Amino acid sequence: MRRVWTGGSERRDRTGVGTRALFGETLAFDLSGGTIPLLTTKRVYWKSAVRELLWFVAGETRIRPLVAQGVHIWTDWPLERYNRAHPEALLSRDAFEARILADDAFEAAWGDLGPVYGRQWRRWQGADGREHDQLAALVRGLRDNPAGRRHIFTGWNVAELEQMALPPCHMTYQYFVADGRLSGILYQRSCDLGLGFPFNILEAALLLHMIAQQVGLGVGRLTWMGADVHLYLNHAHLVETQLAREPRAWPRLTLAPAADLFSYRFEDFAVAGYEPHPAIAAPVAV
Ligand code: DHF
Ligand code: TMP
Repeated sequence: MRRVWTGGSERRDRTGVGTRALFGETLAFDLSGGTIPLLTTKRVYWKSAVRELLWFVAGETRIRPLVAQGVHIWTDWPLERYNRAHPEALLSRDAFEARILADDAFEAAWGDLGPVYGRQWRRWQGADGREHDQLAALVRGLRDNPAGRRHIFTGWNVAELEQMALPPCHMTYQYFVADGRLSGILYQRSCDLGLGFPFNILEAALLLHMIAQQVGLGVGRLTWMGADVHLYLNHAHLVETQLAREPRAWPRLTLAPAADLFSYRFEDFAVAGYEPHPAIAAPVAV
């Protein structure tokens, strides 16, 4: 954050808010022993991150199941679409979420983000109409051929980008087996360091722990590669507060075993030793 804030190039971005950005940054974490990169310089709602990750893994793209669990992080994009179509009857976020939960026809019309992460991870549609379950194939591949160099899944389905509420940000994941441990790389094309990143890095780590458990391996390193890594100009308070705080020890994850990658439940994730500095509210650029 300090490097981006002090050395980033100032650029006008799609949202109109403006950012400071660096291009091509890497972070690496040793996750052996259950460590997870859950930021301590502000409280991160890790329970929402677990719920978002399970929602991806379930192949979901509708916001209703998130909203029903009190997770609001995806509401702003369909809300923006609705309000642009209905300038005569603008809805607040609360009113929009209430209708998504209560009104099936409304939910069907406005509650889907399009073929985003969950759809591509679990049901990527090929040219012949056949659906590809990238996560199931990944687990099979890691079991059958650990030395493979093709342990990849990606959300970047070029043919469907235009139907997505947002093209995938955390877009490509790759895995590597050595010395009884599973390591992973996440390639993130666009990264909001203030809001999205704490969720993205945590979820990549949780997923690595889940996959390792499924294929009977320990967990090794998680490498994060960010392309356009930015801080929004209206996040000055968040940045300066986090930079002034002393980071604390990483917390640890205990993950209860599940029958397969698709059977994990929220209750299977336990986080110990998380003693963060207080949360910092910041506006999200839509
Ligand atoms: N757009 C932008 N501009 N930045 C993002 O990080 C982003 N992330 C998306 C969709 N579009 C985005 C999906 N993920 C928040 C966190 C992750 C997320 C979207 C939003 C967020 O607002 N976090 C707040 C509130 C958390 C909560 O309500 O539980 C935070 O303080 O972490
Ligand atoms: P873009 O599509 O113009 O790059 O805008 C997407 C914005 O959302 C950008 O600020 C990156 C941010 N983002 C994340 O950092 N992580 C995420 O998981 C998502 C969905 C978005």
